[in-house]
Amino acid sequence: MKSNTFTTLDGSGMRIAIVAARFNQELTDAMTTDCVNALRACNLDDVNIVTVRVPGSFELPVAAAVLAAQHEFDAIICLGVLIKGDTKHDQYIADACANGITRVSIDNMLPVLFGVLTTENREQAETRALGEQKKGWEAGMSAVETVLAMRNIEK
Ligand code: RBF
Repeated sequence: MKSNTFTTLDGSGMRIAIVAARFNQELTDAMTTDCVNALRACNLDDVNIVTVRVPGSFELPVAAAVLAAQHEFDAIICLGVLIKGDTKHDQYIADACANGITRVSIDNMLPVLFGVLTTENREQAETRALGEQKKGWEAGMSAVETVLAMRNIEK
């Protein structure tokens, strides 16, 4: 029986791009480092891990679209931290970001990971980016798992 549950995540030979927002940089830097380390733990070579920075989460989809158009990557990981403020800006950016990332992913039939935190406050963001949750690491692992799952369902 064909199964898509992997006991180990072997990303040998994969090439993966990370696009990370600079906004809330202390947190996105940590997520980027954790993400790179997760990919290394899955046997990716450093030469096959490409990191691109953009100003904020709103710019993640367009950067992912440009990278997808290069047809060089098995997956693209988008990382950002959106923290709620006094206005609705976070909702507009989060909606545009999630919809844009989904579009790039489906249009290119390529895993484009949503490693974007959308939190009520800085404390929640710190717990997820820096604390035990380590969402950057999780995004890296999820990227490799999704690439393997896609290969598994290909004819
Ligand atoms: N980008 C983020 O990644 N996280 C944020 O929390 C965030 N907050 C913003 C708040 C306001 C009021 C504005 C105008 C922008 C914010 N951005 C944030 C930046 C946004 O993603 C984008 O880089 C800029 O709007 C330029 O297109």
